[in-house]
Amino acid sequence: PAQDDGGSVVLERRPEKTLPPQMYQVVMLNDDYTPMEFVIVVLQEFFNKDRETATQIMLKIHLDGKGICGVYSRDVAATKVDQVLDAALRAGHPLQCVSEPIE
Ligand code: NFA
Repeated sequence: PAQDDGGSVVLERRPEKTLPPQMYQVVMLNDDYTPMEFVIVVLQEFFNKDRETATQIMLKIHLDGKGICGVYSRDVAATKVDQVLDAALRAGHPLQCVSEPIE
């Protein structure tokens, strides 16, 4: 078996070559028809918000015209958008949301 020479070992960090992934915000848009309750449920179901936070985000969208539901990697953000649009279509509501790169 190899004998430990007792020497200290220094691990140097290689120069960073990979950048963190671009992140995307999912933005939900206000409309005149989607019920507030539906938006609150969507924010809870797909964006993991508690009811109080979901209500605050819904009201911000209602008052400002749009609001950020969350920030995710590109694929996750795209999936969230698909889930929202699918749920809205199925329920017969015109709710819209988009994903956009931040910075
Ligand atoms: N503006 C909608 C209403 O008054 C509520 C709503 C909020 C819709 C957020 C879409 C997004 N019923």
